[in-house]
Amino acid sequence: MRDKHGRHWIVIGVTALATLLALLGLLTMSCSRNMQSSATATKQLTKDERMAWWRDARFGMFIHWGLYAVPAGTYNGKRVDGIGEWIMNNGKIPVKEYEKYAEQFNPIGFNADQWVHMAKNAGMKYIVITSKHHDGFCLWDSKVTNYDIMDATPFKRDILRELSVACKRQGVKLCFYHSIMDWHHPDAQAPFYPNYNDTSKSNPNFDRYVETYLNPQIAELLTNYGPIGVLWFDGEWIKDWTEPKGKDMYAYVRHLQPKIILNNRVGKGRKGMEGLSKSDEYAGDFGTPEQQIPATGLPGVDWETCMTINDTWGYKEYDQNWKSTEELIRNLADIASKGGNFLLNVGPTPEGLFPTPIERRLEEIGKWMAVNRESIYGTTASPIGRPEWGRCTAKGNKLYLHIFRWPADGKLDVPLAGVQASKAYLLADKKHAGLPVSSGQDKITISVPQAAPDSIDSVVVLVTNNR
Ligand code: H79
Repeated sequence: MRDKHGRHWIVIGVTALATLLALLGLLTMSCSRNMQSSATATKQLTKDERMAWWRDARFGMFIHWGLYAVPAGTYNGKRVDGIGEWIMNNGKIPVKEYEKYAEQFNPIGFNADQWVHMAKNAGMKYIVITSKHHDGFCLWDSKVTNYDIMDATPFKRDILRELSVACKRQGVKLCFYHSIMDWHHPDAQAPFYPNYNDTSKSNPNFDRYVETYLNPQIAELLTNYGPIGVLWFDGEWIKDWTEPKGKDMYAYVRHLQPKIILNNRVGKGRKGMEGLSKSDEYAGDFGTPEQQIPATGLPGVDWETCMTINDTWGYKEYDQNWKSTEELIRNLADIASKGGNFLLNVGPTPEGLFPTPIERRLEEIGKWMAVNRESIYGTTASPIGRPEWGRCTAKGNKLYLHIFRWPADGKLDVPLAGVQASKAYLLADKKHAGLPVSSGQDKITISVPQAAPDSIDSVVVLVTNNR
């Protein structure tokens, strides 16, 4: 009996020990799995990882839309000089008067899917829309104000929500432009009337505006609309905004969405309209040249040129000074050849439509991109500067020669020394039939057909062996 009992206890003991060990094993495994997954979740992305999609994209759509689309450049029967979205300041419109435009803002033609489709079809990979411009009106349902699309207009549809759904569906990155300046808010620049943009003035309550209004709005924008690609600040030149405030904002935004990208207007580092940052000491991930393209690329510097398609950002019904499709496509190639991004602006009408000249240009750019997108996406700056016939972009062992002026004698000289060409072909040629190539001392000469495949920008791909 004792023997029997003894064995019995031994069996129970061994079984219990085995079970305990197995349980311990399971526990350790699941613990380490948990640790791994939480480590992945909290792993900080490097700047290169965070910037990767943006550097690859090269082309985005800027959308300026708000109450200023209603007056569309005219106040009290008089045309107001300057950019359309500045009409409240330039026309010296009092806050209470300007607010009335909200009652007329009813863009029943707005269709988020159509807007996103037009951007995508033009080859644009991201959309940056004005959540709030300097005038203070908000395009989403903000909880800290009634001065927004839901509470102040007859439209009562959250424009940012509809765009976020359409962007997700169509694989376009949604980004927000947000003005730090606010001409409507009593704790910001509203009391500066009649010159809301007076940079010598300060509002003693500005910190209250930041804490109870600006910051909570940023939290709404970065919590309720899914992942946001870029937060594009503006209006940072006001006296009350400081670099420490910019650094705090940068940290706050990255805390809310660790993968997000911010422009250099979050702080005080921007050099005027030229837009690049004064130094790395300032907050922000990329420089913002406005209405201009830097003369040359800048190694290791991320930048994005934003530009209007006519002479205004916000809709002005009489501004018909449209840039040609030729200028727009060549700007895109020029910017890519210097390692930058192109953020091309559209100003929709108060009905929610893109003016027809914009639609036409976007379609034409889209046709060019359908053939030539490989020469834009994921490319880096030209290794041969600005050749006299056009521009050059690079990717791996390929050079994309953007030919604006097609050679009359059929000989395209590429200023490349010590590089062996393995092949050259027209990007528009689906068969990639080789073009004759000869190597000289300090150049490669490609024989091209008589006629240019594209009168605006024909791309020849030069594949090299040793680049
Ligand atoms: O949203 C569009 C314009 O409404 C906005 N930026 C684009 C993207 C814009 N705001 N102001 N301006 C354009 C022009 C203002 C320039 C100035 Fe200044 C502000 C001149 C002096 C203060 C910026 C800061 C340039 C120099 C210092």
